[in-house]
Amino acid sequence: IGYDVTEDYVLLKENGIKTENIAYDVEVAAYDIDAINVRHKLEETAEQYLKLTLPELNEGAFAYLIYRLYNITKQKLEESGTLKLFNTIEMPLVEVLSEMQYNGMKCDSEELAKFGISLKERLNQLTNEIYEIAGEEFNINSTKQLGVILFEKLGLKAKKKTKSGYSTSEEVLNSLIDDSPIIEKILEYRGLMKLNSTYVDGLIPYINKKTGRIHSYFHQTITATGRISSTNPNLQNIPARDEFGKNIKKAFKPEKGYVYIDADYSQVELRVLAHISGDENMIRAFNNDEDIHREVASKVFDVPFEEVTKEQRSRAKAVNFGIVYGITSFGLAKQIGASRKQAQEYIDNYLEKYSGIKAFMEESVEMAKQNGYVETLFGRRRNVPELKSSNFMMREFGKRVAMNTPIQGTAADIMKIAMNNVYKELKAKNIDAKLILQVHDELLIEASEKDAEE
Ligand code: DCP
Ligand code: MN
Ligand code: MG
Repeated sequence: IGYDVTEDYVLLKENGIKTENIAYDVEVAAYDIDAINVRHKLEETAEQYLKLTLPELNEGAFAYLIYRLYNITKQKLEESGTLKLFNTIEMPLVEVLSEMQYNGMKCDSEELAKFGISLKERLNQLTNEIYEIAGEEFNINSTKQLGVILFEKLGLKAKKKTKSGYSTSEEVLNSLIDDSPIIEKILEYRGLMKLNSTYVDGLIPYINKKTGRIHSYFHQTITATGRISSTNPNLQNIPARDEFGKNIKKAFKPEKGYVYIDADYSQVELRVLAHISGDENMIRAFNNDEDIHREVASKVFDVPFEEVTKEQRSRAKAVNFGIVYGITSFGLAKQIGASRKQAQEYIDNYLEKYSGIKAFMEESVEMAKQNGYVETLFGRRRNVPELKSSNFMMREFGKRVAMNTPIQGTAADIMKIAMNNVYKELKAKNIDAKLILQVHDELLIEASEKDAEE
């Protein structure tokens, strides 16, 4: 029984000690009781549940607090009906996530550095081109100086002026894109700067000197929906699709003699939604092996079904999930670059075609108002106090939470079950392969070539 057992697990394993029989993690219990009020520190959790404040803690006191917290949180898990979720899904996952952190992901710093050099070359080139159009040298990273160049010297139309100067936000720049060739270059410049700071300069320090791998943290107690999150660094949002993203992914490669095996659930949240809502059309679509993302892409971007590109299909996801989770016509129009009227038509047609979904969403909000919480298929709960707020925006947020969490949270539960099972099976069959990354509905395994097939 512990608090944030993963920390101990990894530390012990680094010292050659394998932790067995992990029975109870108080921090995880607190998360399952109330995901939005987790304190993440033993002392603070003690204050929260035991109303105890201890001025100075020695190790004996830690053990005492953990034991008392174990008793009280267990009772609360029982009361909230989440003990089963905790015991069957969350607790087995503690070891899986600990192992993932311990395993890490191999990352080639030279490959990253090489990519950094090519980024810097392109940045230099852009800098010169920007100076040339501006007619002078200035600090492109200073929004103040950039504002003066764009809106005073080049005479572009300023949209917003704040206390600190002109706004040069991405939105403003995008709206000026046809007015001067400098805008496109500035946008590219900014994008590359960000890429460099996040994924080149940002990743290299995380590569462990001893292992040559990045040992990112996989947190089990952070998100409000039940999803896992990764930090230091976040390996769950490495851009995948564009050219630069591909370059970054090249730096991640398996150990010699090993290969990556990647599995990603197909249309996962839509399938969950079809099941939970019982919408007949959507269930039929899945029974017929249809690809709803592709169908929507074909409609929205007006291309034949067979000719939908990867990029279009990926953009259509935002449409699908946007609509089912309550996007406005305004928001959708912006996403897909259509008129508001057209966007409203898409939404109406969609919700008419899958009419069970709209009913389910309304019901979900109603239940949340009555109970004060929403639930996943596996009994994970999320309180939605926002629905009682006096603030309109907060209430609208609460509605979206009530629509989204049962679906996204159920998908998260399913993935956690899958991770536990994969972990168990790899061990039981003594397969030379390790789980190393989870990206919400995607699992990455590093497997020896000889065992890859199995
Ligand atoms: N997701 C989302 N909005 C997006 C993309 C994804 O809400 N723009 C959520 C819902 C997805 C889940 O993340 O179900 C997993 O993302 P994927 O990219 O794997 O999307 P799908 O599983 O739906 O589709 P695919 O069949 O391409 O895997
Ligand atoms: Mn998927
Ligand atoms: Mg995915």
